[in-house]
Amino acid sequence: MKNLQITIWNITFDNPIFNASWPACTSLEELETLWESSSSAIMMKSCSLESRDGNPEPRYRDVPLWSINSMWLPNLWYKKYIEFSHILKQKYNKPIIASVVWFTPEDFRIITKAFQETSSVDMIEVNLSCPNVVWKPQIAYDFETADKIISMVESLWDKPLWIKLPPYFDPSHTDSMSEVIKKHPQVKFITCINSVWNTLIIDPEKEEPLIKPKWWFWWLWWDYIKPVALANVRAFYKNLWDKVTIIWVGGISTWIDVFEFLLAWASLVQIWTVFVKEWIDSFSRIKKEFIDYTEQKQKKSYDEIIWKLKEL
Ligand code: RRO
Repeated sequence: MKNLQITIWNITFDNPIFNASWPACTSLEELETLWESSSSAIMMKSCSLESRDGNPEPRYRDVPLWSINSMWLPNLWYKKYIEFSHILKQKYNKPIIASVVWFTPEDFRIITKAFQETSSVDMIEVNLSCPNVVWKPQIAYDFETADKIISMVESLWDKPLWIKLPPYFDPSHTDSMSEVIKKHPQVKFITCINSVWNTLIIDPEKEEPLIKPKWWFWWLWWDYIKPVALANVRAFYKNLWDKVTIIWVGGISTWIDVFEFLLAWASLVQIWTVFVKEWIDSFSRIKKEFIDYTEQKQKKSYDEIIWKLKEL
């Protein structure tokens, strides 16, 4: 397969691989670098009503198989990303996606309205899987609140809606979230999964944690979360196959990961830790590997891969 272009809900991606919100999508310079890379879209850092420095350092580390962060939403504030969206749109021809977070429901209202009325973004990803109010569950673990927030955002946003979900560890929870999504026809994309949080990695030499968390914000990524991500993609496929497009993030290092996730039903993938480690070369490497593999397997189109996981 030489042509990896994929069009979903009228948005064309040159290939299925692009960056997850953070790492390295906070400043204009970083966003412009993403344009120069093989990333098929420019995803911006999750933004909030006010600028944030995030947690103190050290707040990110990677070791073989794991990466852990407690960034806690460093970003320049939503108006900067609206400004960036105009600059990027004028110069570049790639889908531009904003990511939005909240501390109160009112934040979502103000930010969504501003993106709708004054930005040049193609989509907004509503991050329902980020810790917001300390000691309260993230929104996507509170189905009633998730329902209300999605309704509010829907009333302010006139394009397909995109929500970012956390991992679920019980089938009843994927079922409950699927029921919420079914109530909202405008939800067309889900990112699945955000990091596995409430985790801890210890440095045995130093006898201390690897990073400095604030409250309980230890967020785990990479190889070890892949099976969780894969199972979540599959669970949502079973419930929502005719309704939404899944964007998978979590545990991607090679073309094998991309191939497996397309089989399980994802249509697009976002990369995170591998992007931190290899920088923009990660996009071109994985893309090339994917082309080589599909050629070798004589796959001619996505129709021969996506959804094609066989049943045992
Ligand atoms: O900024 C962060 O700490 C962060 C966010 Br908003 C997110 O969605 N996922 C993550 O691992 N870290």
